[in-house]
Amino acid sequence: MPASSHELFARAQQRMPGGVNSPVRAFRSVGGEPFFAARASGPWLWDVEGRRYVDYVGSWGPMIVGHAHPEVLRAVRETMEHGLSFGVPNPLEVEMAETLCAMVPGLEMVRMVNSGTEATLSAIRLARGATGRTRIVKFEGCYHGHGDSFLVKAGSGALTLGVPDSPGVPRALADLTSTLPYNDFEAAERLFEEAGDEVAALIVEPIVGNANCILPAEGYLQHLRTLCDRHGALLIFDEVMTGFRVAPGGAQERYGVRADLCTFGKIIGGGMPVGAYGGRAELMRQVAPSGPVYQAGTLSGNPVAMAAGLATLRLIREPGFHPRLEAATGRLCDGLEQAAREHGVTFSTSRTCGMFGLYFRARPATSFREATDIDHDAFRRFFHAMLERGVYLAPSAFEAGFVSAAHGEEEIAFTVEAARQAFALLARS
Ligand code: KE4
Repeated sequence: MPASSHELFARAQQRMPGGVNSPVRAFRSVGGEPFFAARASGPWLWDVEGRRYVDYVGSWGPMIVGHAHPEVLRAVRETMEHGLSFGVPNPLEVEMAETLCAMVPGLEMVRMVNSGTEATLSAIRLARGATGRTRIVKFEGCYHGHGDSFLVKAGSGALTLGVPDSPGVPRALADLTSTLPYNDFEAAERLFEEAGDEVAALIVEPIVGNANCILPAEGYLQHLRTLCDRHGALLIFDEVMTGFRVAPGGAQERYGVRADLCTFGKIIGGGMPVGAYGGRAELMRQVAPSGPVYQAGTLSGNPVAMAAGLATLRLIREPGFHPRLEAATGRLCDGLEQAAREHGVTFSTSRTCGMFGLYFRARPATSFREATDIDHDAFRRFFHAMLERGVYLAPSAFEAGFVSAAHGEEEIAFTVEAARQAFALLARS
């Protein structure tokens, strides 16, 4: 008899912190215990008990073409037959670098790494090395991986001096990170007036996907671009989540704003551990071994991971891929909002291409503060009611949801019907 999720979770908690290898998987935000995945295909995920779910987490973004896509699996199988890792350059790394630079506006050179975290911490090291400055500006609610300079919350003081957001982050380092409210034009203006000449880089999720899903206000990204230009700071778009999802060229293409550096992850690995950072050649040439800014990685550019990522990128470049994905995302969100209205539940959604946010408040959030101003209990009850009806949503009110090319009319209708029943439950209690 295979072990149940409950038995696996009990064993896991003996040997792994919280029983998981990444905190959000532990369901702490929604309560209960996580299920353990047995397999996945297309939009579907099965747990070890054999229950099937329509999956709107998609491994937190990588599975944009659906789970276990035959062309991705074939590319992995063919590549792994020739060896798993060489530690010397391989042709697929070159093809990946050329593909990323062909797809992303303004991307002239790129370095492969093994996670989004590696990409962002390397990008800010490069920004500090290239500018000779030390201050980093980030935004409340934006998550850029677990690098020390990012685990910082808004502190006191005019410079919004950072306060460590985790034990183990040295205060001296946190002090070098300023945290601003997202979508607040004046706050950014004030900080740059006071300390613009200290700022090495401003790093932002162009669409915030780590505090639910918050879209940039009209002109906001351009405003950040203007401030960085005025004060000689670098603009870093963290596109680990938005890259290749919200448009073939990511948010830079969608919003027509050029960043100096961009970070990527998730989709470019197709489910395998891959990250990347890149930008103008004159910046990237400062990275070792062509320049003095050091960064390295044993498995960077791993051929099997490159094969999975390249197969995924080939699929998303098929004509009409993103318009179809955006239309499906809109149909899902419209259906959920209609289901909530039928039962008088206060609910709204934010949506873009392939990404969405669910809000138990009258309107989607435009700021981190608004994203925290929700009916948390309603979200928790909705999450479990949907899970019981075979729909797996992100197990936190502070995460975005993801639609893949594999989510068709059947899966969206199934999801909306489950939501009708879940909203009816919420309305009765
Ligand atoms: P990783 O180190 O987890 O590959 O990437 C970090 C990262 C960087 N930048 C952005 C915009 C990100 O969304 C992420 C990681 N995203 C989370 C989901 N909110 C990953 C899920 C998890 O932490 O398990």
